Amino acid sequence: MANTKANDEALQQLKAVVKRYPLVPVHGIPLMEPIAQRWASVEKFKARPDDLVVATYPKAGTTWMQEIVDLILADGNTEKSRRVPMHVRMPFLEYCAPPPLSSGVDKLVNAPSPRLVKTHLPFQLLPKSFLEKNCKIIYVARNAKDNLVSYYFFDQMNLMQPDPGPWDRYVKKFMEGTVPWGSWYDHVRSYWEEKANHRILYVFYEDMKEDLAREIRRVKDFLEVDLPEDVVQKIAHHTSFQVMKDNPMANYDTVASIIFDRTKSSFMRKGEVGDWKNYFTVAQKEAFDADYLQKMEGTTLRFRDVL
Ligand code: PPS
Repeated sequence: MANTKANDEALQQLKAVVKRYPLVPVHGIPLMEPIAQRWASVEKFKARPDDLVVATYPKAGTTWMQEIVDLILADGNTEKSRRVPMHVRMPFLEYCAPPPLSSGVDKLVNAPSPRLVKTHLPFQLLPKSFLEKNCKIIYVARNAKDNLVSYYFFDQMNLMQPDPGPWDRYVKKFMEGTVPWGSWYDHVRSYWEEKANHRILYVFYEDMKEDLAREIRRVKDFLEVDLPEDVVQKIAHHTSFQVMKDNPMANYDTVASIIFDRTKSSFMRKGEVGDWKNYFTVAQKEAFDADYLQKMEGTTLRFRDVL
């Protein structure tokens, strides 16, 4: 009885803070209001040399890479990786919402080393301390159109992000960069250019789909972890779409349904390359491609399956 009352109170507290927060520019990048309000704590975050950062534009394969990294560092011990949800194992640096929800910085500050850090910040907003301490950064990039489709569905189901609105309008917002964390184009380009100057491993979602074991080997080499091939294969199995979809510690099933409305979409939605072909009209594709070529002019960064 007492337990039910406590649960009811917790739910009421949560309900009071769950809303679609507006975007507020932080150094020109639109971020949800609670993040902008506590920006100073992110900006002055003190990194440690053995912090490992997984950086992505939202919906590029963050959780997939987080699970891979966690398993590599646990020598493939799946029991260990199934101990707690991903957002506890690898806190989301800039994430912040009013209590009872907590902030990524609060979770990280007193966490033991080596800390694993998730971020969606574009390179120019990454706390400088990570670069001063020469921390390793793994960046995952996904082709723009699939990334957009995944984001569109996520913004429908995540009731704390701005409403995506109708599909046609959303495509334009993505192109303009008026979605949370800003321009996809600037994001993927910034880490691509900066990998020449910092310890950044750049990984493509499409490459992970093509040959997951190969990409796991790249990650473990970057992390300087020795793993026999059978453990690499075990990690590839454990991080396949279906196994992760069925793993509540990786699939965000632990997030309350008043935040993630699973009647709209599931977090592990499809996990495919080329799903955009099911949503873009011919006219939308043409406009998107023309704009894409302009925005990506002058970079050596190339995505497969995008045009
Ligand atoms: S978030 O909210 O930004 O952290 O989301 P993120 O994890 O970056 O992206 C979610 C999309 O990644 C897909 N995903 C996978 N695809 C293939 N294999 C595996 N194992 C995998 N794990 C996650 C997930 O399904 C989302 O993509 P869509 O296209 O929406 O299905």
